[in-house]
Order: sequence, then C-alpha cells, then structure tokens
Amino acid sequence: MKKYNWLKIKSEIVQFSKSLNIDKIGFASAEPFYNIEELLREHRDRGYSSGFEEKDIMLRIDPQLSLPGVRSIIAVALAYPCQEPNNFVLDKEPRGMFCRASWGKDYHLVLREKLSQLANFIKTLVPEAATLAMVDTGPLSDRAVAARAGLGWIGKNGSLITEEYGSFVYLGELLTNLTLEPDHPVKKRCGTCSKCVNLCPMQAIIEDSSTVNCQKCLAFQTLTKGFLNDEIKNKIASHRHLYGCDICQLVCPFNKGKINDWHAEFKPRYELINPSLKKILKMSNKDFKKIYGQMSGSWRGKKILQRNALLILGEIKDPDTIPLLTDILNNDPRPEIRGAAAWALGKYNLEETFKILANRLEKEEDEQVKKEINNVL
Ligand code: B12
Ligand code: SF4
Ligand code: SF4
Repeated sequence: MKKYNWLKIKSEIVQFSKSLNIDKIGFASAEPFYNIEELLREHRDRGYSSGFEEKDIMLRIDPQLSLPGVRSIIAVALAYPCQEPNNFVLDKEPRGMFCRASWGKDYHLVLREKLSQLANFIKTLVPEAATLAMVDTGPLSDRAVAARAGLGWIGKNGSLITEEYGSFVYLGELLTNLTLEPDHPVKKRCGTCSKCVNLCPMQAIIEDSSTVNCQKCLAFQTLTKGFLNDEIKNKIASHRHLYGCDICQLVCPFNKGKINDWHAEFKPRYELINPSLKKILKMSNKDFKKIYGQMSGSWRGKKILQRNALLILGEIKDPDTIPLLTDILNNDPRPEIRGAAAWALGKYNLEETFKILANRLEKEEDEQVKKEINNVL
C-alpha cells in the first residue's frame, strides 16, 4: 500500500462520520478477540446461548477470517429513542409493547447505509482500501468490538454502555485493511450497582461475566417459536412484551434522563410500538408486511407476535375479548396460537371461559393444545 498520513485519514473519517449523524465512532486493532474466547465457549457449553449467534467460535473472535488482511476495525454507535412518545392514545384498548430496539425504521437498514457511505468515503481517501461492514448479523461480537474501540463499557447486564447516550445505542463496525491508530477502552463503571441483576424478572443475568442466560431471558423468549412454559408465559404477559425486553436497561442509572430522540428514522409512533392486541390478532399477512415490515421486530414473523398478544390478553382479562379468543381457539389452524388462546381464556377464571375450553377439548386433536386445555381445566 502507498504511504499515507494515517493520523490525518483517521481524523477525516471521524469528521465525515459526523456528517452522517453517527453518534459515536472509535477505532480498534483487528487482533483476535482472545479476551472473550473462553467466555463464549463457556456461554455455549453451559447452554446459555440463544442459537442466533454465529456457532463457529474462531469466526467470532478472529476478524482475519472475515476479511483477510484486516488491520483495523472502525466501531460506530447510533443512539435510539428510549422515552415513550407523548402522543399516546388514552383509550381502553388492550395493548402490548415493542422494545425500544424495534422503534422506528429497522436499525439494520439505517446503520448499514451509513457504514456503506463511510466505506465509500474511505475509498476516496485510499483507493486500495478494503472494507467489510457488519451490523448485528456478522460473526463478530458487536459489543466486544465497541468495547475495544472505547465506545463504552460492558455493563453487568451485558449491554455496551456509553457515557453520552447510555446503553440505548445500536452498534456496527467496518473492518478495513488500513492501519488506523486504535483508541483506548474505557473503564467499567458499574461499581457496586447491581440493579439490572436484581430487577431482571427472570434472574437471567450472570453478574460476574456480564452475560445473560439467553434461555431464561424474556427478550429471547418473546421471539422463540412454539409453546412456552407457564413461568415464561406469565412473565411475558405481565410485562406486556410483544417483542423484546428493556427492563435491565430501563433500571440502569446510566440511562436515567436519556432521551436520544434526534434520528428521524427511529422516531416512534405510539400506535405502532404500543399496538392494539386485537388488531395484531386480526392482521392479514399483507397488512403485517405493510405496517410492520420496516420494523426490526418483524423479522420473526407475525405468529410470535400473535402468540404473545394472546398471552397479554390473558393478563388483561377484558370481557369484550372473550369472543375473539373463543373464535381463535376454535378456528385458528395454528396449534401454538390455539394453545395460547386456551391459556389466555383460562386466565379469566370464569365459568363461561371454562365451558368454552371444555367444549373445545372434545374436538381438539393436537396433543399440545389438549395438554394446555387440560392444564387450565
Ligand atoms: C444473539 C443476540 C441476542 C440474543 C442473545 C443476547 C445475549 N445477551 O447474548 C437475544 C435475542 C436474547 C438478544 C437480546 C437483545 N439484544 Co441482541 N444481539 C445478539 C447478537 C446477534 C449476538 C450476541 C452474542 O453473541 N451473545 C453472546 C454473548 C456471550 O456475547 P455478546 O453479548 O456479544 O458480548 C459479550 C461478551 O463479548 C462479553 N465481553 C465482551 N468484551 C468483554 C470484556 C470483558 C472484560 C468482559 C468481562 C466481557 C466481555 O460481554 C458481552 C456481554 O454479554 C448481537 C449482535 C452481534 N453480532 O454481536 C445483538 C446485540 C447484542 N443485541 C442488541 C440489543 C439491542 C438487544 C436487546 C436490548 C433487544 C431488546 N430490547 O430486547 C436485547 C438485550 C438482552 C440482553 N440483556 O443482552 C445490541 C446491543 C447494543 C448494546 N448497546 O449493547 C446488539 C449488539 C445488536 C446491535 N448491533 O446493535 N440479542
Ligand atoms: S432483557 Fe429482560 S429478561 Fe433479559 S436479561 Fe434483561 S431484564 Fe432480564
Ligand atoms: S444497572 Fe447498574 S450494574 Fe447494571 S449495567 Fe447499569 S450500572 Fe451496571
């Protein structure tokens, strides 16, 4: 590669990132992430993984395997809104909640576009530059990269916490063959606080390693397909989680007072992030794509949202919803949806709903749904 003034190039990249409205940028060496190798193996071997992570640990820790010749990693963070919008609707409609990482436009699209513009800019400075962008779906741990690049520290809840915007930041990175001076990691500042650990409704946080047992975590369980156990159903329902969970971030003192509402793309609309559960249940595939297709919370499809909506209705116990639940129990072709409707009807604890369930039991053919009804009865 030709001789370049790398310090100048680094500063030009930082300047350009500001014009892209990237909130934080940091630089890290592309040495393998040996510091998390053991932790990742243990996490997997103990059965704590979600299954959505890259399975090949070497690919996870060695950036060379993704971009041969990589020398530096440019880590970026985009802050996202964390306060409920004040255009709320005051009605008696039963509603559920999408987590903040699903408010507004899908961050994968927004961040990838910014990284692509950053990569193009770098190529105008260094034509022989090679780059590879990753946002969430890449093999590297975005949090480990961001921590090494000094964007923030990893809190006990596992989240990357920035001084300026708290942990409500999306992360992404650009791997490159340029030799850019690395920034320094910042010190962990959790201190004696353990609020997230104590207030996690599932006791899913493993405090000493700043990791989460994903199998227990509600953020994970809201997006698993199929039947859930009673403890998880009750927790999803009582927290009204349609998708994801923000509890361990909302309780964090470093998020106190943060608003992060300046990116137009992420501006939340009340009706979308706190939707009517009845509407979610009646939604056609076409409407679902049209209304929710651009939200990151739609990637697991309509069915899991509908299952979660049914669980929440069981918590709310609005008598007006009984006909809808009965219709779903008797007519929906999907067993996990009928099962969730049965569970929800059971929660009403009324003679009327028990009768509906007993009638259904006589006709139901699916073993798991039958089990669900029998549990209730
Ligand atoms: C799989 C996945 C999930 C799974 C599993 C989450 C988990 N905790 O492992 C599920 C579906 C549950 C999930 C949920 C969420 N996720 Co997610 N998820 C991922 C994904 C794809 C991989 C994460 C992973 O590998 N987990 C395994 C653990 C062991 O690794 P890790 O969390 O990456 O990093 C840990 C280690 O590297 C270690 N570590 C790293 N450096 C160091 C240094 C030291 C000294 C130590 C001790 C440890 C250490 O600590 C880290 C924290 O656990 C990443 C994107 C990516 N490619 O990295 C997004 C990502 C982690 N998710 C993200 C978000 C926003 C969420 C949610 C907040 C969404 C929501 N509201 O529901 C929740 C948070 C749940 C939680 N408390 O972690 C963001 C996090 C941003 C941030 N500020 O930290 C990421 C980075 C996506 C992105 N690009 O923005 N997620
Ligand atoms: S996302 Fe929710 S369930 Fe998961 S660790 Fe945080 S508080 Fe616990
Ligand atoms: S709640 Fe406390 S322990 Fe948890 S991440 Fe925030 S500061 Fe750290």
